[in-house]
Amino acid sequence: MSKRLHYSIRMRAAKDSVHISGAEGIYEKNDVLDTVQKYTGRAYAHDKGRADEIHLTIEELKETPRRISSLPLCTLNTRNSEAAGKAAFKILSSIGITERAIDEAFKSLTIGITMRGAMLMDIEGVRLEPDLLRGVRVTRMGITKKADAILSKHLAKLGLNNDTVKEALILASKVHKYPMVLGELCISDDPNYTTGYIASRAFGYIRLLHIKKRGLPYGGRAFFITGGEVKELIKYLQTTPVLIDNIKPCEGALSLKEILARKSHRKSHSRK
Ligand code: WAQ
Ligand code: MG
Repeated sequence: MSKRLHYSIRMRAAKDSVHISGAEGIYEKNDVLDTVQKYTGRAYAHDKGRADEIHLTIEELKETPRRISSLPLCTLNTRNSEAAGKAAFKILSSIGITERAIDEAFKSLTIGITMRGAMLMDIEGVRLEPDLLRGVRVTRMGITKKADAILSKHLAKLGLNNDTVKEALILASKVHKYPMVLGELCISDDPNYTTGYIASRAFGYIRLLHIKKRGLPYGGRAFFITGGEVKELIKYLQTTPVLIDNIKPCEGALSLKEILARKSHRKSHSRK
């Protein structure tokens, strides 16, 4: 069987030397040119202004991308940041992450410094990433055209068919495929984007409305990890190509109770 080549295409754009836009995906050869055009258009049409510097990387992948399913998606029906924070604590502590670690993550994500990558935190809250200022960047993930069309359809029904949600779901789906990762807390760095998420294999991708106060220009990601080789984990996050080719259910708003009631089922399911 002849194996088709895949390409990782990555874009980052800046205006006046400040980062304004980024995108990435994994594509087949026939789609490389269209993608370059799409990404360039995106950099020129960004809310934050027209980019004056665009970096594009087109990398032929030496490894066949690993195919995975997306995490199931839902939204927690909390009304304010206090309730969202409390619910995040309940969910994350139910999968074995200590309150100290969750506290530490919230603190680090709201202190006002934005890292380029994610923090790696053990379940006690000890930071494990080698570069504490930069964090670890997850790259080389994408979605097949077919799966993307299905995901768009699911998300459109929820009024959520946009790049922000899609990209976050694709990133989290790659991250949580790795058994050492237990959970994740994410808060956007966009001052107007107040929705964040927590993700885990046990519960999937749970959107957290109002997790951040409007106007704050910082955010970040924390991956909670358990015992294992951190070097191998970082290698996976940064370099292993992963392609989503199957979409799990995407649901609307659920209560904390409804979400907590689902854990055991999903957990036993994902252990296979
Ligand atoms: N790898 C690791 N960390 C990253 C990456 C990456 N590829 N990209 C961003 N980060 C970190 C970095 O610290 C950013 O400041 C922070 O995450 C937030 O990134 O369902 O938009 O791109 O409605 O601002 C989540 C909710 C949106 C989506 C997340 O993140 C929804 C978002 P942003
Ligand atoms: Mg952002």
